[in-house]
This record gives sequence, C-alpha cells and structure tokens, in this order.
Amino acid sequence: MDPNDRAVPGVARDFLRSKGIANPVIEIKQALRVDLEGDGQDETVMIARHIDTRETAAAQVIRKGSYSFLIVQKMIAGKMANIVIGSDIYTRDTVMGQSSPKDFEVTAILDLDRDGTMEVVVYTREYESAYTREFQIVNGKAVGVLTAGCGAQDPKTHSNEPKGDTNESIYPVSLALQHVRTGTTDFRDQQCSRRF
Ligand SMILES: [Ca+2]
Ligand SMILES: [Ca+2]
Repeated sequence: MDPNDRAVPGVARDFLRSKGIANPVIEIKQALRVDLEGDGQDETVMIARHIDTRETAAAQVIRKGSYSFLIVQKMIAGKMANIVIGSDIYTRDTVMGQSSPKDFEVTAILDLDRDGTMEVVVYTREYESAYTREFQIVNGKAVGVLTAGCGAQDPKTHSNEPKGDTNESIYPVSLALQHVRTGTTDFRDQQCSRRF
C-alpha cells in the first residue's frame, strides 16, 4: 500500500486529533492494507512517527506534537475503529529522561497459529530495548500473545522498570516465528547477541 495514498494521512491525522494533537505533522512510516480475518473487509495497519526534539542545558526534550504509533484501522459494527497496538503521543513538551519514543516496525503479517486469522508481528525498539511481539486483534482490541526481546525493558510486562537482573535474551524474528509455530514459549536460554 502506498503510504502517500490520500486516505492514509487522513487516518493518522484523525487519530492524532482524537489524542489531543490538533495540528499534527504527518509522517507515515508504514501502511499496509490486509484482510486479517478473511471477511472481505480490508484492515489498514499503519505506523506513523514524528519526533521533534530539542536540547536544553539539562536534558533532551521531546516537543509537544511528537508521536509514534502503530494502529489497525478496522470496521467494527459499521464504524471505523482505530485499534492501538502501541503509541507514544506527546501533548506537551516532555523530558526524554530514561525513556524514548518507541519505534515500531511491522515485520510480518501471518496466520502463525493457523486459526484462519492473521497475526501482526511487530518489532519495537525503545530505550535500551528491542523486542518482537505477536498481536492478535480480538474483539476490537490488540492482544499481545507472545513477546521476546532483549534489553532493559521487561518484554512480558512492557514495563520500563528495571528487571534487576542480567538475564537478557535475544529473540530474532525468525526464531520467534519458529517458536510460535512449534508452540515453544521458553526463550530464556537464548543469548543476547545484539546491543542497542
Ligand atoms: Ca477484515
Ligand atoms: Ca491466527
């Protein structure tokens, strides 16, 4: 799908307005049109990201109006709904501190468990972390069903609280997909081989 498709920036703009950014600068990173459950109605999977920062003497500040989000736009009960897989939206200037806006990438849309509905596989980078997570769209919500990652963030809880251990693991997408297919979810023994 062409990210410059006239409909795509409009979806992003409407979503951002609903989140409190009145006049967003629209930057579309990825836009995919796919029928996730094969009901004949296409969904739009979209990533948009616009991060505007400035340095102060004390810190780096993320400017108001910055955003990074991944949504699935889907017709539900006759109305277009934006289902949020992940979003960081800045309605005021925010000190970056020890967090940063997430950077999403859809790496695959596949029916991993072969139930007839596609899952969205997302690679996310953020402060000292990167992880791959598989999402199912269920009853108008995005549900993370398997996560694997590497770094300071606990991928199971999506919390930035330090885990307090060094048992980091790396989980490449290829391995994640293999484990999803085989139903293996224990990936703690994988070594962290990539640094951020
Ligand atoms: Ca559909
Ligand atoms: Ca499936």
